Amino acid sequence: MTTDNSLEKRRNKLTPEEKISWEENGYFVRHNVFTNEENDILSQVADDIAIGKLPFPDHRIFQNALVRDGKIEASGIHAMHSIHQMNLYSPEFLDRTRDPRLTEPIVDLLGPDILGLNSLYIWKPPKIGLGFPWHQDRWYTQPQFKTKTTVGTWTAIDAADKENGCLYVIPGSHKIGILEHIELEGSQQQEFRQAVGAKDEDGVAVELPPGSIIFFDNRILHKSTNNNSERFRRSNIAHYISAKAERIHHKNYMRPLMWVRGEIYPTLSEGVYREVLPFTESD
Ligand SMILES: O=C(O)CCC(=O)C(=O)O
Repeated sequence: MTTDNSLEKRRNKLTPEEKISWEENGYFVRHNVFTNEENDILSQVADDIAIGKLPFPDHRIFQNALVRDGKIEASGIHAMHSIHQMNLYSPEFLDRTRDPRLTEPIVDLLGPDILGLNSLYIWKPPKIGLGFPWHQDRWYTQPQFKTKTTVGTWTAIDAADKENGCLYVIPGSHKIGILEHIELEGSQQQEFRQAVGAKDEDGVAVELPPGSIIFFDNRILHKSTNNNSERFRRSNIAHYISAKAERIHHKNYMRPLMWVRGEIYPTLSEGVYREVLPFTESD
């Protein structure tokens, strides 16, 4: 896998239109990047973890909240919500996180030295898959890393549309600062807090065919809706941070990082992994 940073060797660098959209809207979309066969490799790993065929640390695996709370019955992958930190334990997900089709455009956004933050896989099962409230991912990383922003990539495994709970973004909201986020009550995944003041009418649906990606500034307000369809709405999300960011020590949790490309610097060398971990290790 190449991580050559010289401009002429980066085939996937940002186009001028993408750069404008990034600056004005805080995101851009690329279509037909990964094939179904490539995505099937990830889905197989995730499904094998879900049914216990592949080992993975339990505390990173999340069931659908309705199943978890005993409100409905479902089993296997139909009972799943998400798995976090896939690239820490799965070579297939780590390869994807380092894939130049994801990382080369990010060189133009974060510079050549890049580390991977969280990477997650979401199932959003038919009829019961729950949406995510309006939030800014940067709200979560701000207390832990000093840096302007981080970058998220959201790859559709299945077609994502309004019926099965696609992503919504508020264009330009990366410029408004980080809003207060409050805890939600009721039957939510309780995975994300809700940003105070975000309005549904400002949201734009990001409907994507399988294999397409939205690259987004982690300060952008985004949400997704419930899956009201008979179809799954699966996605793979990988987040990136400049290796030149500074770690701020946080009282509870030191977010693990994965080397992706370029150099590692002393400001952010602690807790950086280069290879996948044995599954028994909990960080
Ligand atoms: O995939 C979704 O439905 C939402 C994911 C999301 O908001 C996130 O990972 O920050």
